[in-house]
Formats: sequence, C-alpha cells, structure tokens
Amino acid sequence: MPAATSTRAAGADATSLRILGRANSFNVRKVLWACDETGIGYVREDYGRGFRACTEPAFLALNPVAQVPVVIDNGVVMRESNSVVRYLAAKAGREDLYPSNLVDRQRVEQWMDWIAYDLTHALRGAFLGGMLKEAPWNNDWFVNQGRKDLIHDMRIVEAHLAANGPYVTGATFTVADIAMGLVVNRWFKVDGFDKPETPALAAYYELLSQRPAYLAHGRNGLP
Ligand SMILES: N[C@@H](CCC(=O)N[C@@H](CS)C(=O)NCC(=O)O)C(=O)O
Repeated sequence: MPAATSTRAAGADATSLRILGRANSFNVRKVLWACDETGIGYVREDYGRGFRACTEPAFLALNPVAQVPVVIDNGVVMRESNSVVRYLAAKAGREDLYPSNLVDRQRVEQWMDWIAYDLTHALRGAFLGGMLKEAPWNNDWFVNQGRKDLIHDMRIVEAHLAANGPYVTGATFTVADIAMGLVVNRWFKVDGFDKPETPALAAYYELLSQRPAYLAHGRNGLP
C-alpha cells in the first residue's frame, strides 16, 4: 500500500482544515472544489481505496461509516461531502453559494439531497458496477437498473436546466452546482450503454468549465 501523502493547498496554515481522503474520490473532489471556491486552505491526507484503508481503527474512530471524506476543522470532525460543502460555504460567509434565506436554502438542499440519494444510487449501478466492474455493484440486474435510473434522472436534470437554468437553482452558481457538477462530469464519462442526447447538460458542463476550481477537481480528466 502506498504511503499516505500530504498536500498543502495555497493559503493553508496551522488553522487549516484537514481533509482525509484520496483526491480522486467523487466525494472528496466536491470538498476540494468547495475549498478552492471559497479560498479556505487545507491539508489533505490520502485515505481510501489504494491508500490507507478507511477501516483502520484510527479512521473508524473518526468516521464509523468508513468512507472518505472526513474533514476536521479546529478539532471538529465531519463527514458527508454535501453537508461539508454546505458547512464550508457558510463558514466562508458565502451567502451566494449557500443562502441563509430558508426558501432559497431549501432550493439548494433539495437538489443536493436528491443527488446524494437517487443519483448516487443510480451511479453505483451504471458506473461502479457497469464501468468499473466493482463488486458488489457489478451484477447484471443492478447495472441495468442503475443505467435505466441514471438516464431517467439525467433527463429530469436536462429538462430542469433547459427550463430553469443556467445553474441548478437558476441565475447564479450555488453549492448545488458543486454536487451536480461531479454528477454531470461522470454522466459524460460513463459508457457501456446508449445515452440520450443532453444538450442542456452539455451547455451546463461548458458553463461550469469556466471555473478553475471545477477544472481542478471536477472536470479534471477523471470520471
Ligand atoms: N455519502 C458519502 C459517501 C462517501 C463515499 O461513498 N466515499 C467513497 C469514495 S467516493 C469511499 O469512501 N469509498 C471507499 C474507499 O475509497 O475506500 C459522502 O457524500 O461523503
């Protein structure tokens, strides 16, 4: 197993966040993007598949569900990428990314929750099972169902963006676009089945690609 490595981002100092998680993880990438978007410095340590195992007792003590990312801010230990992304935007006082107005906030969160549940589940079949052939997702039924669900869900996003875009909640970029940006990148990378044309998603992909932090952590060549 390779030794754990450390990466210090520009602006990182003794009070920086610690991010535990490999930089090629779908969910760690959201957190890295949020840090770059908000200018929050961090130190990252490699944990997860191919590096130090999430099942190490020391890691499990931080995150009993044994997944990356784990984020530690001034001794406070956090997990769940979407929740961490919202925390970081609020910590940075970025009202534009994560509004405090309850209705606007709910608009952001409803998309992030749907991504975390429905879309992520569909991607397990279509991507982890169908493309990476990763157990236990790689059985035929699960792969086919994942592909069907993914197409269904991405058609919903396509119609939503075409009618209400250019961003997930309308006129401006929010943390909902961080979660969606990773999904859309993976949508254009996943293969092994016929995908419908999705011009609104393609336009959204190009729009997000104007952001350096998305090119660094989202559309960075990885699926
Ligand atoms: N709901 C969690 C999911 C986290 C998750 O699935 N992480 C994956 C990587 S993307 C993981 O830890 N895989 C095991 C590993 O890398 O060892 C979140 O959003 O943070």
